[in-house]
Amino acid sequence: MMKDIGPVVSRHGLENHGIVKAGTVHWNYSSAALYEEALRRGEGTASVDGALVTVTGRHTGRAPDDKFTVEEDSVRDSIDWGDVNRPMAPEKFEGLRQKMLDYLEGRQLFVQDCHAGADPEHRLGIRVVTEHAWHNLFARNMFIQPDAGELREFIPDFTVIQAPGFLATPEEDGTNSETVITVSFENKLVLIGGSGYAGEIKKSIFGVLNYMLPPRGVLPMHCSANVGPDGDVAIFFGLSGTGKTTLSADASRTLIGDDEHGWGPGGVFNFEGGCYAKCIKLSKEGEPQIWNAIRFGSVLENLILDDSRAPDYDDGSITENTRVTYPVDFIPGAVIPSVGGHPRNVIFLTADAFGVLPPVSRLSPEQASYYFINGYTSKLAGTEAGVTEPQPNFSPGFGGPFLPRQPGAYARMLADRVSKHGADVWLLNTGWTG
Ligand code: OXD
Ligand code: MN
Repeated sequence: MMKDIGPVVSRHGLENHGIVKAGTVHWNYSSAALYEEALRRGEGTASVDGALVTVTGRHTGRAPDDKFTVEEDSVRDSIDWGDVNRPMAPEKFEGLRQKMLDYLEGRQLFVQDCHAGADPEHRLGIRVVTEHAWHNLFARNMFIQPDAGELREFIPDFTVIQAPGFLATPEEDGTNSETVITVSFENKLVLIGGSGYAGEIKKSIFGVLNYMLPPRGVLPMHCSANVGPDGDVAIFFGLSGTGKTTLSADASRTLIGDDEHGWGPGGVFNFEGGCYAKCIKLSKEGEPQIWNAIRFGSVLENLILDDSRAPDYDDGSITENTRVTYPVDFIPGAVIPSVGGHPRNVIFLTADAFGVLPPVSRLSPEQASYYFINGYTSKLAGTEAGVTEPQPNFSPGFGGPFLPRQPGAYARMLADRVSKHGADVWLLNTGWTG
């Protein structure tokens, strides 16, 4: 029998998503309660500093080949179909949804209602329904918490149902494997099955924002952002592993966010309420802010602990893509709410593993568009399945895997904003130079 418990249960219940036969549904649990549940259910262990330590299972990075967008009439003409945006027939989606609902029958579920977007004018209400407590804690860390008063009346604009234990059947479902991440804009629903990599939750919503915000006058960006003592905002575009998180966590500037932002009429704002930092080779001296954020409330993925329960950050035996998630306010002085003015500096980070690009170049407007569309970097090991050594990679907008629309649409918006607000654009090589 379905039973709703938790500090605040939304009036807009799970039956609105077709979930009518789950077991106990845990609504909007606090970090402490999710932590306790995760430990009790054997989903993880506690580190010496009180972080929750989890393993993501077979998938330790995103699975781009398993990502689909439902080919619905209302979106067909505005999606850039191909290897990034693989079409799924609406009937296949419907079939998967039914199977997912059957899978959830009788199971305990965790629901977190949150916002994506720190700017109230442009935010989206996101409901994340997960099979495990720890993924719910991830969602709570990564998105923005509504006020307690808003939760009761919360109606999501978009919902993610994430069940790593649910496996697709490729022959029936038209998927590439048992793993599936599929978004339906008409149903306002993301289904994630077969992967416990928590990053799929945040990135599926990033993809949704990348689709929905441009027509509303907001440029979605795969970038970090921080602000200097005199209020100058800098944004750092870059693919995973190029230094976004590290460079934005700069003790002489305050952090706005580490990975996903919008640039709207009023300036930049974080889509997220948390950070998802890489941990491989993390050191206290190198990245003190991130180091200190690894404590109770944070979630470590795929780290190995020593006998004293201290994480071994040099151990990449599960994956090179070891991660930690924590709320942005774990970084001292982070800007809350995470909004800033128009950027004065726009920095493209490129980790050139081949030593071709100079350390730093100032770009003309034409060069800026060229490098933005090209999005050159080297893909480093770990974040995507199957990448074990550096590969040259061209990723439009420094975030190709997350762009549902044609890259030119984003590039034009960037060029307009850069020229309107007189920002300087730089190309910074964070890889090898020589
Ligand atoms: C990420 C990514 O994990 O960009 O943030 O892949
Ligand atoms: Mn990212």
